[in-house]
Amino acid sequence: MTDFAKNFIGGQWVAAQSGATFASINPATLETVAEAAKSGAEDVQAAVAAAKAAYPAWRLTPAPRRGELLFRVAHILTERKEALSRLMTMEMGKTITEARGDVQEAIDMAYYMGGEGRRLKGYTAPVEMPNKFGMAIRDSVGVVGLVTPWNFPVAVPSWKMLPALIAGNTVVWKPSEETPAVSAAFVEAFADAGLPAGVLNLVNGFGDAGAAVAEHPDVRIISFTGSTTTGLAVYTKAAALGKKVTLEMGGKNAIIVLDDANLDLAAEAITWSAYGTTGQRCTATSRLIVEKGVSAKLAEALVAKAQALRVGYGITDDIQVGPLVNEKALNKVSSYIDVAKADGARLLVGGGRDAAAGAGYFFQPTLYAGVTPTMRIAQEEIFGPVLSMIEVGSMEEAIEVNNNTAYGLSSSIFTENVNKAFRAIRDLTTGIVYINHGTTGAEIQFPFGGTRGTGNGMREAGGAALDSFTEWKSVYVDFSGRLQRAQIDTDAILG
Ligand code: UN1
Repeated sequence: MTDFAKNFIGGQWVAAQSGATFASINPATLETVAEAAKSGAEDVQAAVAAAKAAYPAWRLTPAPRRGELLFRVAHILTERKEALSRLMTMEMGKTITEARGDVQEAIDMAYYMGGEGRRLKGYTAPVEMPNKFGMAIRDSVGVVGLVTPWNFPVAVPSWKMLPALIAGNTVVWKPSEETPAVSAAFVEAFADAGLPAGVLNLVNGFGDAGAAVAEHPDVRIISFTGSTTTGLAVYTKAAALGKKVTLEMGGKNAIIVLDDANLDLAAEAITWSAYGTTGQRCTATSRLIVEKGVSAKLAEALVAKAQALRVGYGITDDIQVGPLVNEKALNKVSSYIDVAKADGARLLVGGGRDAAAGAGYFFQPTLYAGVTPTMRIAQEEIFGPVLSMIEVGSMEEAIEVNNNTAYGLSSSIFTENVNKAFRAIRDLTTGIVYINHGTTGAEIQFPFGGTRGTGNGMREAGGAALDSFTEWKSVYVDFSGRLQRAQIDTDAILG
């Protein structure tokens, strides 16, 4: 599947109906990794029709059987982990170590959701009348549309398709145009596990194909991860059609370092959160909020660490930072260097393209000091290895600065003081909070998502994911043998 990343529709690998293709380019070497099907609305139409046709039988397949299929997917992904990881590094540039972590998240999620096949818990509660029983059960919804980004090309889709499938829905997936081959290889694992035809459909292509998924009347739920601009456009279109939407969008995550922190630990965590995956995680750290007493020492440690990072083509284990995903990303990140200069931030290290690392879209790990909370580099999502250091006078001020952005995904605080740690847990207004750990590394068994502009109040992963892909059905069973009129009787009692 790696030479020509086709679509997978109704259990068949097919080219786009128009015959159109596009190339997937390795951002480190600029070589072509694969050709891919460039789908149009007609391909989306076929995929939705296949998903709709497969839904009645999949919905009635007992959930424990659906779970067994997901366990098989987990086994196959485990066997193919290295091959998938290598393909991922080639297609979108993250290092091989990071790619292995990406695939592992999908394996973990497949086991977790496979287990849900024997849970999918609803609940019972007492009812108001005698000889009557009440329960709330989770119901599948139908065809689910997934639109996903390139930065976690296996993990993020797995957070969506695995809960959607275990709940009894069928799926149409439009991955990023940056990662068609690894997407096809991921879907192949489901096909080889024996998933019935039409239950999971892949449509490769660009934004127009994603929009066609979001706008299709037979797609009842849309789950989107990606940029804020695209996410809000999807939300608006889907809302007009009355669809349920889950959004995961931008982040402007901060690590707070207090005067009493373990600075070695903090410096290590900041380095990996800011520069790991070349800063291209929603959860990456792009703001460092530090108490004045330790800022100079911390900055010195960070500069040394940034300079020591090995930037290059991440297909070998020794490379620590890969390239940015494409030229557009390189241009965007580079443009913030001018913005920072104009705003008066002080460049401590990095600050430009890393030509020494190769011909690809490499960028130097970059650190700015003297940043104020309202500067553009402290407010806008750059999505690259650029970290801004903001000095503050107290923990309270640090928390205020943290909370004062358009986004609210992840935050972290380094302190050895347990009272301060718990106050921070209470007052940091992000969806994910870390104590003495960087802002990345969320585990799949807990809800993932953010407040404010990061999302729309929904969460992925953990048990919360099921809320996105099921609807509640409340069931009342009256075994009294007579017509009990609960509401009327209650009103009568209340007078
Ligand atoms: C993302 O960047 O969209 O917590 C997902 C983390 C990873 C997932 C990031 N487990 O950094």
